[in-house]
Formats: sequence, C-alpha cells, structure tokens
Amino acid sequence: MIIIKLGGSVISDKTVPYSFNREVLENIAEELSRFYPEESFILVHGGGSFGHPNARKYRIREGLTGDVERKRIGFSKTHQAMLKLNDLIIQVFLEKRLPAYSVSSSSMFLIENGHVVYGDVEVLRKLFENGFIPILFGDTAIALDKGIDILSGDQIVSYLAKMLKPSKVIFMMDVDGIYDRNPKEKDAKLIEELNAEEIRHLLKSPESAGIDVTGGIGNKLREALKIAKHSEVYFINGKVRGNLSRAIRGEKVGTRLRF
Ligand code: IP8
Repeated sequence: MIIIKLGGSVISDKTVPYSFNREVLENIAEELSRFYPEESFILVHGGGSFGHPNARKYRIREGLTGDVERKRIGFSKTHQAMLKLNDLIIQVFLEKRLPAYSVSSSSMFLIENGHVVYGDVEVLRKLFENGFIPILFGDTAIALDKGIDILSGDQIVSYLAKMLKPSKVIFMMDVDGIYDRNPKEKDAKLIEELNAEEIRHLLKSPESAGIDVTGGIGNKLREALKIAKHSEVYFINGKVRGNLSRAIRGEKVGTRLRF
C-alpha cells in the first residue's frame, strides 16, 4: 500500500479562491491507473484555496471561543468547502475509472494540539481490502483541547502511516523536493537523498536551510522523520508529469529519505 499526500498548492492555486487544477489531477489519476489495482493507494489532499481562506476567516485554529455561534457556522462552512474540493477530485478519478471513495477526516479523527489522538482506521482498511481508493483530506476537526481546530493533511498522513505501515509515502508538492535553502533563492540545490541525521540537522538550523519551522516543509520533515522508520518516503513535484510513476516504481526523483 502506498499513501500519497496531494499538497494543496498542487491541486489548487492558493492565491485564487476556490481554484482547482483539474489538468494536474487528471495527470495524477492517469498515472495511478497504470499501477492500480496491482498496487493499492490511500490519498490525502490538502486544503488549497478551499480550506485555508475559510479557516482563516473564521479563526478556526483559535478554537471555539469568542462569538461561538459564528464560529460553529464557520466550522461547518470550512468543512463544506473541503467537501467541494474533495468532490472535484473524486469526480476526476471516477472519470478515469478509478474507484475513489471519499472519507471525511472530521468524522474519523479526534485531535489535541493539532495531532490525532483518536482515529478508527478499520473502515479504511476494509475499503482498500475491497479494492477502493480512499480519499481523505485536511479538514476541520473536533479538538479535545479547544473544542474545534484544523487537522492538516500531513498529520493525517503521519497517523495513517503509523497505523497502516505502507510500503511508501509520497508527498506531492509544488517544488521539486527538499532544498538546502529556500528554493526561491538562486543557488538553492535540490537534496536528492536525506538520512535521519541530515533531517535532524536541517530542523536544528532552519535559518541556514531556509526552512520555515512552523510552516509547511518543517512540519513535513518532522513527520517524515517518524514515517521513514517503517516506510520509504519521497518528496516530489506533483505538477511534473511522470514524477509520481517514478516514485511508485522506486526510481530516482525529487528527494528520497534513506534510513
Ligand atoms: O492543507 C488543511 O489541510 P492542509 C485543511 O493539509 C483546512 O494543511 C480545512 C484548512
């Protein structure tokens, strides 16, 4: 089994509200159809310009505080926005004859401090045993510490990897992999392979590596460090055709973690 995280910036343009990169999704579905059903997949997608603007607008991360009536409405609206994005993705897969099946993360997980503290994976296990491709997503979630919160797709991937021990976890992003500094800098070099020690070093000196410790890549690397103990981990550019197939075949592409 392979778990794939579809980054929000791959499937949608974060600067344009409710935008959907249909063509990118079609390519991804086409690539998966070359490996399915011999290989089984679980996909988790991010919020893109569907989830994040709503989460910000209603300050979901602050929990159920302040104007709680407005908060509850916003919590539901954010979830509905994610369902819309999820539906667009599922439709593309179904058109390509892939049996994608939507699974709402918010009905499956309880969280605390942004981390999953409870999740029932049995339905998921049965779904893929019966040949489905479950598609989960970063979502709103009930939080034990502050009532409501946002659960990121990366946290879901990390939890599922721990529970299901996939052979591979592939993070699809809008850059080619992990760089030795901010990829926007001119001399930034792609790191083709990383071991545990090197990741710890990158996380310890985030400024020199251009890693935003609180944001995307830092979090991904921290989770990847745990996942790589039992699964092979890839970071690839999800917008480049063929990259996903290369990662599935175990070929050299993007950044691979070697432990
Ligand atoms: O893009 C966030 O998921 P992520 C989901 O994986 C929402 O962090 C609802 C903003």
